[in-house]
Amino acid sequence: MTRVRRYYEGGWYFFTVCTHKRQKILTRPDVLAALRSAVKETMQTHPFEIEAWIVMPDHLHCVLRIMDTNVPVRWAKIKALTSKALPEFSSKNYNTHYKNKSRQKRRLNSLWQKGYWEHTIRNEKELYMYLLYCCFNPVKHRYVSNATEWPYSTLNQYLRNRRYPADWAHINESWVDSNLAAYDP
Ligand code: NI
Repeated sequence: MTRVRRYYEGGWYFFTVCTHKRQKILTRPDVLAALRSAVKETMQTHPFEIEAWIVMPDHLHCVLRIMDTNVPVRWAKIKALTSKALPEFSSKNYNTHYKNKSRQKRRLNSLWQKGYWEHTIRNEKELYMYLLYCCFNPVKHRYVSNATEWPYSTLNQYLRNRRYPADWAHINESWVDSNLAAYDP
């Protein structure tokens, strides 16, 4: 099988970020657009590389390469910018439009769950495993039977520009069973 071959230097992290109360809203077109621009804007001031990014309706998984220690500022910024761009989650909007005291009690909904789950990837094998975990996630959560059918994923784009091995085009349950077993000596 083809492996992800990359000189391993570190700086790789796996993240899971969830929506508040696991609302299934992340794949809504306006939320996706807000998230996309929040990521772009954050990358300009706090650079990182995206090795995998998969959006599920109520959470996202990604593998990022970050070359400094200020990891939390990235998520603080991505989350804040996404919320700010969406009127129903924007606190700025709340202050402007809800000055009346009784209406102030109607708290604005939060978009994101507080915090996030982070794992530091320690070697090339782990990098491979977590990339695969991300790409396979839509199948794991039973949204699709083959991972390439899920549109909110780096899988198809990175297959096209050969950042992922060509056989990842066939990621489904049986493929994962046989290939991960083969990868694990
Ligand atoms: Ni998941």
